[in-house]
Amino acid sequence: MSTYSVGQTDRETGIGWKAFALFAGFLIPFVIAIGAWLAVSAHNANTAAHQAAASAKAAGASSSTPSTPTSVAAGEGTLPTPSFAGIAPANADALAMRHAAFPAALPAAPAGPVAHVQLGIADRVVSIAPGIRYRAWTFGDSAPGPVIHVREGQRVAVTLTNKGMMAHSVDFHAAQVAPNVDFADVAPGASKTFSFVASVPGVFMYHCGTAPAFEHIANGMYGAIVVEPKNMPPAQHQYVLVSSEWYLNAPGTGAPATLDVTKAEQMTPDWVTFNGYSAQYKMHPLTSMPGQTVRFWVVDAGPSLNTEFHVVGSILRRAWLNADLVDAPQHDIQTAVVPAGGGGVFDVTIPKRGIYPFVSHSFASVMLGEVGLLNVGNVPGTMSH
Ligand SMILES: [Cu+2]
Repeated sequence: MSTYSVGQTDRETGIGWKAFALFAGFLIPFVIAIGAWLAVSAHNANTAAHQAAASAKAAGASSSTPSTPTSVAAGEGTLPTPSFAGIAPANADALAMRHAAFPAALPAAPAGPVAHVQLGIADRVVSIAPGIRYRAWTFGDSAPGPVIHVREGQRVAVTLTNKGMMAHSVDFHAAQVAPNVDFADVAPGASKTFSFVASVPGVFMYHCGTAPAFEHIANGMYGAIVVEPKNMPPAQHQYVLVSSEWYLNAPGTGAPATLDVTKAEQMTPDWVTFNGYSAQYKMHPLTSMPGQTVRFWVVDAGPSLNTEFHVVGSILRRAWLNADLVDAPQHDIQTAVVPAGGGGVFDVTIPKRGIYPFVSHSFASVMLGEVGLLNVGNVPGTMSH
């Protein structure tokens, strides 16, 4: 964080004016000339400070203390942290290739009337882009946390174990329970169990709800739970994508970055990702064969930005908007909004071999990493978008 206070120039000018008043009592004829000089000095000092701040920001400096003024007053405001969007080491491609992609394939739902879910909470350093590390709070040691797959009507028995440094909790959007009871905080070192019946099908977000939930989500505490209905049409491939934004206080190329709350409040992310890592399915594409139906279960974890889901070169043949699997899907739409805190289920059936990017068509998010590839028919090569 920068530490330059924009208030200091004004305060220095104020001291100057006291000296000026004393001086003027003795030497009236110079009043106007000195006053004008002070005004120009103050203007120049302000200009220098702004220029120093601007050049520090342009240089992408992580510590942007300008060279001119030196005194700092606490609580008088600081410059925003510069953007670290797109920062990549020279060997970024090799790192991206080495990165073990978050498994997007929908896991099998457990058999029987009860799905047991063990969720461990721990502080973990995670990779969010090639060479970029972040000190996250996690479910299941990753961000997003593990994909949970249950069937409509199953009871979901959750055991939450907090191995982190502070209180955490879990809020399942698929559950209809008293949140003050079942979503209550779990102290560090403690554990709790609760259960709910997954009576409504869809793909739902789960997340830490401990205050401020905003920061707990921004730090990586989210995931997806698929509640599969009994009558879903078949699909040959099913993939789960969790969108989220990352707001960094440092580049993350050396020491791991942590959350920049101001950036998060201003919704200016450094990275936006599917399943927690920038563009990971470019190097490790999802796959299908021509004519097969591919189903995307998409959750937008936010904390704040929507995902405008779109598959380049294709049309969403079925789109269960808002993950409403009770009603019939819409058909043949180009782009579907997945709201922060919501979900959507989308089928594509692509007849031709090729490489088909899937994106948030809010294209700033693509520039920040929210893009992947669906390789239909085992086509060699890659594609950027
Ligand atoms: Cu938490």
